[in-house]
Amino acid sequence: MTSKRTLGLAVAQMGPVHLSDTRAAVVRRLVEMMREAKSRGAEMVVFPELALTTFFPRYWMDEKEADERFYEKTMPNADVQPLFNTARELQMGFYLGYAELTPEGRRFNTAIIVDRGGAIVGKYRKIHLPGHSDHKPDAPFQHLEKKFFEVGDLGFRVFNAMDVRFGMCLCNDRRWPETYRVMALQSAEVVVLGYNTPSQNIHWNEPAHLRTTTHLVSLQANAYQNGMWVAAAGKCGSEDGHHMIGSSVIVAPTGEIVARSLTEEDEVICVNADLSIGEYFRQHVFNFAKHRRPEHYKLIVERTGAGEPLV
Ligand code: CDV
Repeated sequence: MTSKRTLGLAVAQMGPVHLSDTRAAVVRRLVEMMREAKSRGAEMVVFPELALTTFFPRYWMDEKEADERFYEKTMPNADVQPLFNTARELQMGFYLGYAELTPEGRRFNTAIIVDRGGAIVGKYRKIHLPGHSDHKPDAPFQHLEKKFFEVGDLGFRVFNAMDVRFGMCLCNDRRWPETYRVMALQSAEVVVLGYNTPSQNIHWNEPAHLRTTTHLVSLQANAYQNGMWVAAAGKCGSEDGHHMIGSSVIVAPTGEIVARSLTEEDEVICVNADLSIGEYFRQHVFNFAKHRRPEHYKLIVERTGAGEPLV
């Protein structure tokens, strides 16, 4: 018999952040959504990837200019302090994505988990960086994550906050099954993530609706296959004319979407997540200790790209 544990879990989707928007204005929006999430029973609220700025990897510029305009040199800092203060005041945890510039000058696409006391208890640096590092003048916009960020060096770790085991990742990571499985093997109960997904694919002609389908199917399949809750917060709508998908969701370990945003604006969705649902899957169909066969999965770590069939 599994005893019931619950978590008030909210996703705070963001509408666009334009180039002219200040950090202070963005943080005011986040604080307002944190208050709404709290009033609806949430204990943890998930904000998007690169939540404090526009999705700047779409613009060609040199790193020095990007450093000045878009990166956080410390966390917290004066601009985001109201968010940390509000978390403490409301006794509320949060996940936040931002561009990190380290004291050594390294750049990462980073996310943190902050607990209800306002302390940073977990940090993740994005591992699967999509896009390119060269200038593509013929493309409608750039996707320069490979120019502006290094591959994350912290791995996929799991953090305890509010007596819940949280895993985290960022945007493109959500499409890779390895992301979730590595965290599920550390008994993650909830994976939280933020994303910025342009509606238009600059590499091939992909109908816009498929951008949403592949987003949702990745979250739903991986929630089920790992017996975990997945909460995904998008930054969406048209940022200075560049449209990104919405459809922020909270997915149960059954693979079902239990809350989904309706708009492409700032919008809070919220559920009372029964964490014990995940345990049924982890004890039965996906009982890893009983049923996994890692001796037959060796290629997953031995090969990066696909090769010839094994002989
Ligand atoms: N920010 C992202 O990682 N975006 C990618 C886009 C480029 C496809 C994503 O996987 O949504």
